[in-house]
Amino acid sequence: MGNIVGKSDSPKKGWIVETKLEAKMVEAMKKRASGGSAIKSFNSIILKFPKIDESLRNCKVIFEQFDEDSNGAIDHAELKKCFNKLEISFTEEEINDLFVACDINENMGMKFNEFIVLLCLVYLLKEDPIALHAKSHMGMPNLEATFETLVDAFVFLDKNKDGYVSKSEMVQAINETTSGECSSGQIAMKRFEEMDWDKNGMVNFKEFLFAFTRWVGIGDIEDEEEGEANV
Ligand SMILES: [Ca+2]
Ligand SMILES: [Ca+2]
Ligand SMILES: [Ca+2]
Repeated sequence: MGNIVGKSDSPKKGWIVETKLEAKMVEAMKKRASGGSAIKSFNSIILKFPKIDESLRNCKVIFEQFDEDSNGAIDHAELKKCFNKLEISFTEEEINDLFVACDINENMGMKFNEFIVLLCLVYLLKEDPIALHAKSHMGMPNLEATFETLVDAFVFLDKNKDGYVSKSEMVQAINETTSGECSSGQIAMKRFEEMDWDKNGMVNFKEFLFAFTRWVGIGDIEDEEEGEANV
């Protein structure tokens, strides 16, 4: 009676998945935040951009390896194989949820930037006390070091450790290093608006990651390559 949670593919489906995954993400992030952040200033995050950029671009090899039909996207079956190979023991449902959450173009499969975001979320969610003792969780130590930097950057920005970065936290983070410059508040606002994809006034880790791939120019190289191929 009154149970409307059925099998129908209502438009809300994506939203429900999103919420469930978001809850897990926030929980994992809070746990991680209790360990503190090695990052002390927003500038030090910016200084890490080139290294992060390089490391993420190297991830293209992994992407191409799992894109078996080389159509420029990783579909659901390819992703499952990828998880098997990387020995990521996620349930079918968890893989589905991640796929839906990161496939921002909807049903087109994982593009390179979406794949990076997905892997980084896996990195965050997979962290458990037992795995911590292992040298590498996913068999990609360099990439995992980069993911750790990204998690660390988010923890630094999330001052009250609630798993979200608010506008005032962003302003605070930028003001800490660039005090005295009247433009710093505007920079903070601009950065924040770039990150807050759904414009709900809060930035979650997924939004942060997508913004990051754009900042280091990962989203752009896709477009350029496609453009050139069409000439
Ligand atoms: Ca493919
Ligand atoms: Ca916060
Ligand atoms: Ca948001």
